[in-house]
Amino acid sequence: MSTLNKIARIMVSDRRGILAADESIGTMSSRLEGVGVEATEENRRVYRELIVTTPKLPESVSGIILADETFHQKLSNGQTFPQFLADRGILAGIKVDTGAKPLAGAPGENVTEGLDGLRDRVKNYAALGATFAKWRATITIGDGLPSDRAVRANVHALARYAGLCQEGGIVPIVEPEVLMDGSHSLAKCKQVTTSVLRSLFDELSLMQVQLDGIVLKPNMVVAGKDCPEQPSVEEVAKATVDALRETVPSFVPGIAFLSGGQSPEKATEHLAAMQTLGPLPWELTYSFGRALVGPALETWRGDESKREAAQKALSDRAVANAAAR
Ligand code: 5MM
Repeated sequence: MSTLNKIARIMVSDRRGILAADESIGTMSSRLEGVGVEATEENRRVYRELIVTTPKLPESVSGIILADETFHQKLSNGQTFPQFLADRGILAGIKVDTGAKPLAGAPGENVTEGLDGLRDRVKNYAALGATFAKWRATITIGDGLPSDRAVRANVHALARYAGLCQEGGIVPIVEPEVLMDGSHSLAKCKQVTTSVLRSLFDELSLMQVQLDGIVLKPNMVVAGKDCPEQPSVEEVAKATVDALRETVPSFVPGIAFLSGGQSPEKATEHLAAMQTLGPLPWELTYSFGRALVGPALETWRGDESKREAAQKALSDRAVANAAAR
């Protein structure tokens, strides 16, 4: 078994999942401001310290994705975040993309950037304790969208990123997110998700990416959030598993879903329902951001007397998702 395969398996096995705490400075700042906390570097650090020191987290979380700022910050005990996570038995991951930017010639669509200098950045992050990385591409459904050029530009970048991570000895989380924004149907989301995943795996093969050394982080197949006809939990689970069966090779060790704006409870219910549709060739787990930490942030609101209650809110979500597995 290769080292990459071994790490990828640890990330998705033993009923554990991956916590996405890698909000960029802009996103994290607006989330803090949303709960009345001033968006300073120190407050972002304090909030992230609350997250990673949550009791019992290693029982349900195998890895935490960090943003560059957090990766270089220290906890109150003087350890860096990657050092602290390693001591807790949690793998440290790093978001290496530099964000989704408008794609030339494709109005309303983005391409994720960050390939320049990535080889050296991967080397530095690995030396500082990162064992895996993440890159998120976003695909928009709309009138005539997504365009072929946006899909191709995004899967090309994802495949080059994945190759550079593997060359540097770290596991790439490959995240093509078909966004929930819009009023499209479940069937439309399934059609787009299937076609994006098909293009993605073609490109990963072309770039010689070792498929047993990645973790795929897709969206669940859901209807657009403004669609008047919302599918049942069973319909979402079936559409998602069908789309994955059609496109994801069995060499891939695990699939860790993003939550994408679903409520924490719905995301967990969908994950649980999918487990009943086996046997499946890959592990199905979670790599939620908002659906894991949302309730904790709402509880904390910058009030240190609520720290324990906030950690309990995170722990409850993590335990529920582990149980859903
Ligand atoms: C945690 O948010 C991640 C980074 O977002 P920005 O770079 O836009 O600030 C995001 O990539 C996240 O990892 C995934 O979307 C999964 O999070 P959700 O909340 O969708 O489960």
